[in-house]
Amino acid sequence: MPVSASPVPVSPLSEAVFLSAEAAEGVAPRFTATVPLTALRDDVVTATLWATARGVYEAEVDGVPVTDSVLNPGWTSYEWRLTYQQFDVTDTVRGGHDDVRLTLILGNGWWRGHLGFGDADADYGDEIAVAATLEVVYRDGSVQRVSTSDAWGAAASDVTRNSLYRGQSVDARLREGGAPLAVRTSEIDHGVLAPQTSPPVRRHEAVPAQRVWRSPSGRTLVDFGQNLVGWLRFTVQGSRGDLIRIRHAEVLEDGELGVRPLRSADATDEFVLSGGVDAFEPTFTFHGFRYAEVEGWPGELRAADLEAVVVHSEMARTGRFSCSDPLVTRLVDNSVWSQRGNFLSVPTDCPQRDERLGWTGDIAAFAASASFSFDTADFLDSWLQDLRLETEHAPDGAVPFVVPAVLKYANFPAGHLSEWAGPTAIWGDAAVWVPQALWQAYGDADRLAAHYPAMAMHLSSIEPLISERGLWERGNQFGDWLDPDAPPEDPAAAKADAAVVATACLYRSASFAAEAAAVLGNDAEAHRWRGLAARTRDAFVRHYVDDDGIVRSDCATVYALAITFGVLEGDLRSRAAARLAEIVRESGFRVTTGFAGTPYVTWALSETGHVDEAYRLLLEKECPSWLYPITMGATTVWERWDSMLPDGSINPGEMTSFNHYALGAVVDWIHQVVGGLRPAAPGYARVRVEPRPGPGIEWAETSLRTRQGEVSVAWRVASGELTVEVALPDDVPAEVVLPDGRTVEVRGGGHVFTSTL
Ligand code: RAM
Repeated sequence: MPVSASPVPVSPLSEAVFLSAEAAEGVAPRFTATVPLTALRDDVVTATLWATARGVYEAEVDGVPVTDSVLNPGWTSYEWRLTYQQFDVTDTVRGGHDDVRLTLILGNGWWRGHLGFGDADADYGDEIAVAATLEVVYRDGSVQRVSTSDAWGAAASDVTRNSLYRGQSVDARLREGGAPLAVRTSEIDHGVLAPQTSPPVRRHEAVPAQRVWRSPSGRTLVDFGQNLVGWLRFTVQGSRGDLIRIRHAEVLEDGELGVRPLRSADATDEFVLSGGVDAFEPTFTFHGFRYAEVEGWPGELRAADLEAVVVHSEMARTGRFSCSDPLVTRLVDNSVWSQRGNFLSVPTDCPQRDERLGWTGDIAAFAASASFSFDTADFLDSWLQDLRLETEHAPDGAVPFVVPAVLKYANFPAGHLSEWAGPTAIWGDAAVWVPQALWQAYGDADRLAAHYPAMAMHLSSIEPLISERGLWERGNQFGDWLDPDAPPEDPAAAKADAAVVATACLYRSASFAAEAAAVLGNDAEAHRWRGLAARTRDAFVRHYVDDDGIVRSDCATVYALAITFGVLEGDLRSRAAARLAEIVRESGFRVTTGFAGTPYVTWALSETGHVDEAYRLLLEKECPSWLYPITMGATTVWERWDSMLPDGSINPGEMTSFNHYALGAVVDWIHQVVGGLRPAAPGYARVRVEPRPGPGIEWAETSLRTRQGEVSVAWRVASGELTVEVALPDDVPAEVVLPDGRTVEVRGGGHVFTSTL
């Protein structure tokens, strides 16, 4: 057992080795060591445990968990950045025994266990491992360090099967002692170790079961009333060896669990009873579910027997919104739930099927919305560190479709996504748009500087693809993904011309990169990107816009992007806006946009004098629309406009999630335009209050805990007059823009305004 008293080493884990066990893939090994303290417990000043894993681990000192965080070390781009955690265990060591007992339990996590979709089996490796160091500092200044080594023992824990997608099996009989396992050690690559900067993944509230009943086929079903991400927790007593099996699903179909959308993710947990009172909580997996099917429960299952534990990365809730239309309020709440479920270590597309990957395009669309509802600064910064690392190491120099880029290990059949490569609009633009959202929300110039290199890499990777005409019309594009008019089996078959979408996105990204370079004092780069932006805009206008202002492919998405990103100006902009408003009216206010256009279509309308159309689009309830899912009982944002069809059946497309935040990106517009609370300078150092009332909403209340303090805006329309109440932190300036044409400058405190409409 290496016990040293040398000065604090450079890496807190430099004396540790990785421990692995010879065990079947599903078994979670438990590693233990018992070490005598070198001085009296009463003399312990501090005791700290550092740990990391290739996999996920749980650590205990004297049988006490060292943390209430779960799924450590989380998911990062492990090849270049494996994070370690630090836990203060002073109280446990002081209050424990003269011999300290260290325990590490190791699960597969994101390292091993068939990540990716289909039969991808995108594993980082076939061996999982864990490492830790306990450091005890005594009153006399001496330091004792205990690290993982070949002196540690291992045995099977009570976890007999564990997979993020497929679920977990726990055999409580093994709590009496599992079979011993042979231990292997290996060196840690200290070059990739880094302290964790993403907030820890934690258990949040417990949601009680609302209803237990029998399905038409006689199965026992439970409804938690909310589509959420986490797992079930319960205590039970039954006959030794009896098995309880729990399956999870987001929706019901024909009165039974609708598991088809989960594809190969079984999301099935199993619990074998010891005969005594057993507490169960499967913490080496997670599920996206509202419903559970319980088989083998001893006796009659009652709602009070089970609770659902909500699990996600820790983030402070900063933004709130409510308004007179309860469906719109619910839409915003649904986006909050989808963010919670999909901000679990990395920002994912969905939390339930065999995917759960850091799809770049999804967060490119949703980052601004997310950074209002919650403080996402550390969470998204950590992910952007990985985006930069992955891009630096990508063979084609392009931002990968998913970060961490685990699909590079996938065994896809020929013709699949694997043959796709190269820079992609929206998805690759995450390198620019996510930092842009963070800059607007938090105004952190150091972070902007850290994110700048990936912006430059993204743009540099596109440059060779720009055609002689100055357009981004070469390479692969997802385009306006999930256009509601695309057939279920072909989500890329959009109305919007993919090159028009890509060229507009290039303009936006080059423009923001220029702004970022200027903020960072890099004039040469600012000049370079400004030039690229200007050339791109000229080419767009010349080749894609005709004399009547009609943009090629003439659908809502191309107008939304060209207007919101600032590609069109003056007369062309007004003509494009009039055409967009016409398309929106002609579509009967149903949504006609996919991933690309949806976040911007209401912006493009409201910023060009078409507020009424924007409101009608927002408030439409027929499918496809934002409110249609809510009329169908949705409690999270759906992947497809019609993930559930009006007859209650599940969309036949093989990609049908009920918890996908991307199409919820309209909430950024709801906060800023309906709510009227916008940043006038990065980080809300200056606030713009500009509520834009429209037909169908009589009042709205919006608040945001900014870096400067709490800002709130409440407005109400009565008798043709608007009343706006504004509250600002001390000394924070705001410009209040009223419908009667006045702009009033205020600073700090509470203010009330009335205006004609
Ligand atoms: C799907 C994902 C994601 C999207 C990609 C292109 O598999 O769920 O939402 O970004 O495809």
